Amino acid sequence: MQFKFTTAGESHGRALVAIVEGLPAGLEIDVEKINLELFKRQQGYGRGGRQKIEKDEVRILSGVRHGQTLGSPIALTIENRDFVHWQEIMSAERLEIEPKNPRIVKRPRPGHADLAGGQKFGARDLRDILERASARETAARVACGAFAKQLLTQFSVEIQSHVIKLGSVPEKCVEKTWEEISAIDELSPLHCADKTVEKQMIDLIDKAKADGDTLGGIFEVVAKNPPIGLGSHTSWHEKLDGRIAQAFMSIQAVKAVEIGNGVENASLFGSKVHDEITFENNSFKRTSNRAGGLEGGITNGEELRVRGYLKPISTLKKPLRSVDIDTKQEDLAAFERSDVTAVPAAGIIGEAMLAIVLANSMREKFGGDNLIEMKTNFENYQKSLQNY
Ligand code: EPS
Repeated sequence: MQFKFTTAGESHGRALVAIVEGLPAGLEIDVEKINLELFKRQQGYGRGGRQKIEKDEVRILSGVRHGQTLGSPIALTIENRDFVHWQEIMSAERLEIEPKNPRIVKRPRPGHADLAGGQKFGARDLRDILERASARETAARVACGAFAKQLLTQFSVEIQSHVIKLGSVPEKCVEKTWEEISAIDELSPLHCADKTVEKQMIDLIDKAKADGDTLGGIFEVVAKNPPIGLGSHTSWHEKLDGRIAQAFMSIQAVKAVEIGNGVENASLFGSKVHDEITFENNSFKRTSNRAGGLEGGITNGEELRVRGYLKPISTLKKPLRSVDIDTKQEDLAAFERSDVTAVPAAGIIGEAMLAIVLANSMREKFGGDNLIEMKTNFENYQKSLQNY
């Protein structure tokens, strides 16, 4: 059994839609919790005007009855409120009369999918590419991830994220415990656990905004209490770190992924890196967690820690040089209303993607058509671990 999802929808189209498959029957679904995740994804200092228009809310169309999953595919939608301003431009029907302002895009933005996508799909209006490349799509992913999170909660696995670097601030990433991350206020501007650093990050965002520029950064996602033994060393495609990396790299603007202290570890001696093993109270323990909870592509029971590195957003108010795809004349890249940075939002998306990867591994390992069956399989496995 696999946990799978597909999304569809353009940024300024009518709605985002998604289909989620592979949840067991009998799982309680709290719609408010899904909407809370959607709300969190819309927060963060440095977001643009679009988030004042949208108020993301999920509508479940199938697969859930009287608050419980049926085991059948779950279809969901999230409305794009901005669509009312784009009805003609994004119309699915052929237009008889050209809109007054068709907002055709001819000058690709360096760093965006515009040019490579236009060349690949033969698009003469780069809007055909950017509408789907837009990170608006991640609202649908976060809704799917919220279903995955509700499954994981049944097995005491919880996930949260925080911003550990924004642009060049601070020089060395913020490092915080699970409890410190939990203490961050939901409405804090950047979801950074260090308030002094957060203030410096805000100043940097203000500077970038004033300069018509953008910023990237690093977020960290932490999963508490993952069961031992998700993923496998036996084949490349079974390795959980590989799956997590793929899931994170698929998030718009993520250009690198780090598990645990992977980057720093590469420049240290082995004796300073590997987490030593002890045995206390009838269970194996680690003296540290530099591996970020994964060894051999298998969860070892420690907290999973995954970092996503975001490049700066590629829509610049003060645009970079580009070329008009029709005239082939050099010109400045197109500018569309955009965000200055979206690192806190990316953290929430990272949580969703990690939840999806873990939910999938849990479904593979523990199977079951309904939640009770899945829990029984899980508990039997826990007993076998105690006897190891
Ligand atoms: C995006 C550009 C902006 C962002 C958008 C992603 O949208 P707009 O062009 O409508 O101002 O706000 O993100 C979202 C709409 C969202 O909900 O995250 C882009 O080009 O990727």
